[in-house]
Amino acid sequence: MVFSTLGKSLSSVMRKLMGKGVVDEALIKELKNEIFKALLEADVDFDIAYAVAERVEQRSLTEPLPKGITRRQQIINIVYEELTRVMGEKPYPLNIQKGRPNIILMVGIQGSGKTTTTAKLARYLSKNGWKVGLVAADTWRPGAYDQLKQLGEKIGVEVYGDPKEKNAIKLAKKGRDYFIKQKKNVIIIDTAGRHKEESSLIKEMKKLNRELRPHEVILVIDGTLGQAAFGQASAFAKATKVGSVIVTKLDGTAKGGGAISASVATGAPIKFIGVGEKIDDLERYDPKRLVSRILGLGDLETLLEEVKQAQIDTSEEQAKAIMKGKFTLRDMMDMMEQMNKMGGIKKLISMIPGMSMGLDDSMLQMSKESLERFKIIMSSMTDEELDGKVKINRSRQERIARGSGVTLEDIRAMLQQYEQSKKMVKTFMRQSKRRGAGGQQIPGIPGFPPGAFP
Ligand SMILES: Nc1nc2c(ncn2[C@@H]2O[C@H](COP(=O)(O)OP(=O)(O)O)[C@@H](O)[C@H]2O)c(=O)[nH]1
Ligand SMILES: [Mg+2]
Repeated sequence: MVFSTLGKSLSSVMRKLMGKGVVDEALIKELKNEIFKALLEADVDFDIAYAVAERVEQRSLTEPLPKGITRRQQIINIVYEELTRVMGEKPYPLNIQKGRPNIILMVGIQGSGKTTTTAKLARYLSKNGWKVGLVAADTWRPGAYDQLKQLGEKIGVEVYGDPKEKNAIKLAKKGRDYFIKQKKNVIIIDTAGRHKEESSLIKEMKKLNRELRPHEVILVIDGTLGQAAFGQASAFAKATKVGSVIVTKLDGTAKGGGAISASVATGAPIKFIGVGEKIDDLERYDPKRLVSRILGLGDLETLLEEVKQAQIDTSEEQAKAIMKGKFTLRDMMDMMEQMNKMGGIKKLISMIPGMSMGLDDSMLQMSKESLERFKIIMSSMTDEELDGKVKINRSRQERIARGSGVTLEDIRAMLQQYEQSKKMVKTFMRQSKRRGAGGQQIPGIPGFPPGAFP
């Protein structure tokens, strides 16, 4: 897996933080050292690694504890924030717009993965509805045209090229004009990268830039370079305002953290990462997501996806009824069962970044037990009661208690739980209706009091 080395050492740091009884100065010191070590192992620059470790320590020792969270949660969050900072803070979109032919120029040293990435990007964009044309403007390497042409055929994207034309700029311009006439929205120009060092690469990039006026120039950097990526990325960042970076080959290297943090340090935004040789092995670069994955804090997107999947399981009538504000005890039961089906509440919670460690086991235990108890109680209830057609008054409560062998208190706890779930569901439904299907919201999870999820 990508960043597995960094992930392994950092998640063991996190486990250490979770496991110990007290969070004291000694533990924070240890945490600092472990973070420093893990970053160095990922080939992050010494000064950067040191600064991150220092900041984690300083902040952990001096920041006041915000209300409602534990010291542990606070420190996890500090680690998360500091790592996200060196990894680039936020995702950046490509500079492409509807209503114009967008020109993207790919540059980079030979072997960095330009041609592969050009095809991957074409695939990614055409999947997202853009009409893409590729220009094979590498006039240097024999077979460069065929390489791109084959890739283009695989993904159904047209490639313009001319193996006889030796002037790269002329060729690139012809290709660009050809695709503009074809009304393509995105034209990606793959160039030669015969240079072994930055200065000549930058010189050629400037020339191409002047002649072709691209909307975006993408520097393709080989991730196996680790922190040595800094030289290329910084020369590039200085030379162009419209530049961004794609770091490739992160699947096969332990130095990915170094390559990423080095690029980020130059101020050039990383937009995608290459994570394999196959055409689909390109990911939007999202530092927050990456860092939660590295830290073993789980993946919020995955969680939302699972929640969505589970919601599809709900029958249509049921969903409609709930939309109208009708949420019965049976619905609550269904929902709790769904949560269990998704792999247990514990797994679900472990996918919420920063959440897994904060909740203690007794809480999880309690909710599982209450699910069992609710089932027993409901088995002694009539259909009318389960469908919410009658109010469950005191005499009914007493009858149910006798029938199921639980106390009146248990029944009231369940009813209270039901009222809370109903409120949460209503709020959630209102929000997701407003946001449209697939709205990014986590529904209240029955079994937890409101406020259990900060
Ligand atoms: N494992 C892995 N290999 C990659 C990745 N991107 C490119 N490559 C490989 O790197 C080599 C050089 O790629 P190429 O696109 O020809 O580089 P170019 O000279 O810059 O155009 C090829 O063997 C690719 O399969 C990646 O993300 N992961
Ligand atoms: Mg190439």
